[in-house]
Amino acid sequence: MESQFTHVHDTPPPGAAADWTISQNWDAFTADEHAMWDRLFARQSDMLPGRAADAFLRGIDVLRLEKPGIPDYRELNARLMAATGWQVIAVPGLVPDDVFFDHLANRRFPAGNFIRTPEQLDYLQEPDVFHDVFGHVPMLADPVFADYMVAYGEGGLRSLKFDALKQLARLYWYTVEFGLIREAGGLRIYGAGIVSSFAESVFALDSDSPNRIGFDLARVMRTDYRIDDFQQNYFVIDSLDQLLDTTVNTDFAPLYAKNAALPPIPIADFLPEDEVITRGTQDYATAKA
Ligand code: HBI
Ligand code: FE
Repeated sequence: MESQFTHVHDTPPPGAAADWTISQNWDAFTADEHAMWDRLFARQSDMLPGRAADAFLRGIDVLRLEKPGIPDYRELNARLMAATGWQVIAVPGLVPDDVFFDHLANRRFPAGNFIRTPEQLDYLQEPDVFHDVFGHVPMLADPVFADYMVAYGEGGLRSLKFDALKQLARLYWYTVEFGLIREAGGLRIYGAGIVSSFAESVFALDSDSPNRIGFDLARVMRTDYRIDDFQQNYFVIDSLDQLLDTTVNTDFAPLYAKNAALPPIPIADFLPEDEVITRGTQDYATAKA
């Protein structure tokens, strides 16, 4: 299976360890780089109450992410370790799939050790420290989500043997990156790709354009996705326990085989058995096409 990214090399660059980790070298971040973090942080944290999942907002508090500047992993990891045994490690950028999964299986989240430039404020292709730390790490302070990510990493390592990476990558995409959750107050966002994006944090909840569909593991693993714009589909879980339980209680080997015999589901299609929460107009995607 090829990666969705074309520029992942098989060997770590000079200065990186065999597992691709590098030193965060926190002292080397410039005042401008810290200011970029602060600008992004302020913009998201103003908007996220009432939009982000409870677990995400709790994570921001527990980890004291409101402290100005790019977080120093020496401090952040002390809090994260105490909460769930996870830690953040610095990597140069995207790492090979097997390396990525091995880190997750061992409660290490790899974070790109650079921050976007002002020209990249709203969109960049590679995950930077704001996406990786602000987007992903608060959820890793939640014990249930923390276990889900471990299960995902272990499943990822196994998926490579089944040639099923593409199916498992769709699960990551539609949960860890772009997941929605139903809470007492209504739909909330928990996916890192949404919570770290100013525009998609609004679009994912407020727009009439995308479909919002009840989460179904087998269905999600067959559903194509786009990497270049707002999602056309969001999948909604009822709880983090649901996500963890279905993942650990499913035997993936037969599911991979069954799914592999079926065609992928085109991005905006519905199936008769879908639990439709929003039947999107797809106006946003259609206008762009
Ligand atoms: N590397 N740094 C980094 N971050 C990722 O999210 C990532 C990666 N390598 C591979 C990868 N993701 C994919 O395997 C998963 O998204 C499925
Ligand atoms: Fe991400």
